[in-house]
Amino acid sequence: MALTFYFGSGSPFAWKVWLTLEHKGIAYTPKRLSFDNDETRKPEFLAINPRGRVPAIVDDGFALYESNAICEYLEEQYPQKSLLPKDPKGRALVRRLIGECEDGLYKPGSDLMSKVLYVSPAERDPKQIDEAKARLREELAYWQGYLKGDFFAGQLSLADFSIYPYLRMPVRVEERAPGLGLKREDLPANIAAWMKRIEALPYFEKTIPPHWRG
Ligand SMILES: N[C@@H](CCC(=O)N[C@@H](CS)C(=O)NCC(=O)O)C(=O)O
Repeated sequence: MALTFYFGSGSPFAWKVWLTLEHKGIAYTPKRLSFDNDETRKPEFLAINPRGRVPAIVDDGFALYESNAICEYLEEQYPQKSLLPKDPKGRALVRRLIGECEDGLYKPGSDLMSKVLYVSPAERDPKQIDEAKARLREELAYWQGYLKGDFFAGQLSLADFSIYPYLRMPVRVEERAPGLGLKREDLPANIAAWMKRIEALPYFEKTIPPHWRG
């Protein structure tokens, strides 16, 4: 296979690339790098991404990292089953949503994850956890308003694949530490229905972070 996909299990950045690869039916070889074993710091991977972060791809000898650049590259190089609208305004909307979710959604979601799941129960600080949840709820009010139809930009797009992993993080926290994350039933109804729509995509299951499978 010509394309190699380097990912870390649970990385939201890698998840959006994975969904994009699957949606487009691109042939790829997945290579999971272990964060615990510092596999992202090994010389052979640093030769692909000197920052030592996943995701990264090597497509026919072309190495690329940064998830949004990868998704845009895949869209252009493999135009089948397009994930960008045809018109400039639609494309601008997708790119705006991607930028916005990285600024607004990612930070409180990853804060919540690190304050709940990456510390021992005794080290959890309820105030910090509540703050992260409050920031997420403020964010959700925007996203609830943005979602007018089935998908964020009128059609399934790179925006949906970017937003989904960030929203899934606080739900994952709730699954692992009940009461400390966000319950699906507490999400705005249109967002919860949209999450289910993404999860119903025929290739979705394949992209679930492997370590979540137990
Ligand atoms: N802006 C980058 C962020 C990538 C990133 O932060 N990846 C994390 C995993 S979620 C990583 O590889 N961390 C390993 C490390 O920093 O050592 C992107 O969009 O690809």
